[in-house]
Amino acid sequence: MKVCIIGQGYIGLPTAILFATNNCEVIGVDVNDDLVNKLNQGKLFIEEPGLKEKLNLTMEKGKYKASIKPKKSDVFIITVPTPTNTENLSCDLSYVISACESIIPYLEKENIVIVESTIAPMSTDNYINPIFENEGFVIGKDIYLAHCPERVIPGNIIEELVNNDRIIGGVTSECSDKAADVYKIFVKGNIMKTEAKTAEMSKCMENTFRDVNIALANELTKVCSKIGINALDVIELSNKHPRVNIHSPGPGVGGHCLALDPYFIYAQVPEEAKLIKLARDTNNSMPQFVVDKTKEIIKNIESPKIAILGITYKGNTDDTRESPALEIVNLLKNEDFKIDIYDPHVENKKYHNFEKTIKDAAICIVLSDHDEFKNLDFNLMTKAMKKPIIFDTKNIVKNKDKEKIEIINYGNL
Ligand code: SAJ
Repeated sequence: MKVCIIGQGYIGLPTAILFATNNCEVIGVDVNDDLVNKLNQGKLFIEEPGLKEKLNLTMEKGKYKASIKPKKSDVFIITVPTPTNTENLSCDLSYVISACESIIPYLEKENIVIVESTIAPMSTDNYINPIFENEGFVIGKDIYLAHCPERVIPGNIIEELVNNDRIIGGVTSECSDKAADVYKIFVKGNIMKTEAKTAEMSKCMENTFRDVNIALANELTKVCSKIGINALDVIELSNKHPRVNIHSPGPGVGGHCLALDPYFIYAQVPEEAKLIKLARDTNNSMPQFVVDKTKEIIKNIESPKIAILGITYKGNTDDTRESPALEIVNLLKNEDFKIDIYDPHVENKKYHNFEKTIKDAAICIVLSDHDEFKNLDFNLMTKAMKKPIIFDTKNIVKNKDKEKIEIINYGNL
């Protein structure tokens, strides 16, 4: 089977590689020619376990090639970003639309077109379908169109692409059947067929569920901090109840999914989606909460330097998209604090010097849950810092040498 995947980012590239390792002939298309050149040299631009080895293997076998142009194929899969539309906070479909338009010259009867990008409910029916119908294609007869949202977590993409259950939202039932056959090539999880609009809403709702639950955990932290209760103990104890799963509080919610997708629902029905919006507002308020608490902690220290540990939105990845850590850095800078940043996972080498970052710092704020931060060198920190205080917003630092260093987290704020 020939597969053409438009968009070679976090989802498109691993998906392309999985089709290629399963004997498909794959073209990975991207508008960024620098990225295309690098991929064709076997170079990766994202940190993702197992991906590089698989890319190199498929290239050796001649099953994968990157290109700036699509090619005639049996299947076209669209995995381009859907940024937020600044006007109404819903999704900006312009990349999806231009990706659909870019494949039209290569489309032939019996081809299957699948949109994986996260899109607002009703986008397929209202915007994507007409692109092909206006070209004279009858959907479900000439070509088959489906929305099959990805559901994988960065850091474990390959494993989840293969093993997670998959929602297949066809425009017609024939479209669902055809798209399901495509995913059966490498998916070991269940393949669940439904309508396109149900698939769209399910995807948005999965991320909204998580966002709302994280907001509840963040609110609990604020409440407990105000009245002097250990929020982390409350969470641990409550979660022993068989039907309770309070999520983890943190410095805010980042990434390109949880922080954006809930707005795709809210934008359409603001009167009905009040809880969804409130959860977004609560999570958006966390960077300021971290800044306020930091100021309280260091209020008696003269001209304090602040060391930031981690700027990615997620541990053990290099992904800084919508990262609350970046907002915290900006808020602190706006208040004229001297800031130094350490993050061994991001590419920029200026963030790779731990000793320099903590030297003379009045506080280290842990903002990403990288493994490196689980066992920090307390001896070094005690010697190098002006005042050895760690503010651990991710509850990740192990408190073993507690007497040497003061560790503040969301339990003892
Ligand atoms: N976070 C918390 N507390 C928690 C869990 C997460 O504060 O208890 C924060 C994280 O620190 C991070 C943000 O939420 O800043 C989002 O991280 P995440 O690990 O929960 O999720 P994403 O955005 O990396 O990936 C999500 C996943 N969706 C769900 O778990 C429902 C993934 O399966 C989706 O494929 C992905 O969104 C997507 O592309 O939509």
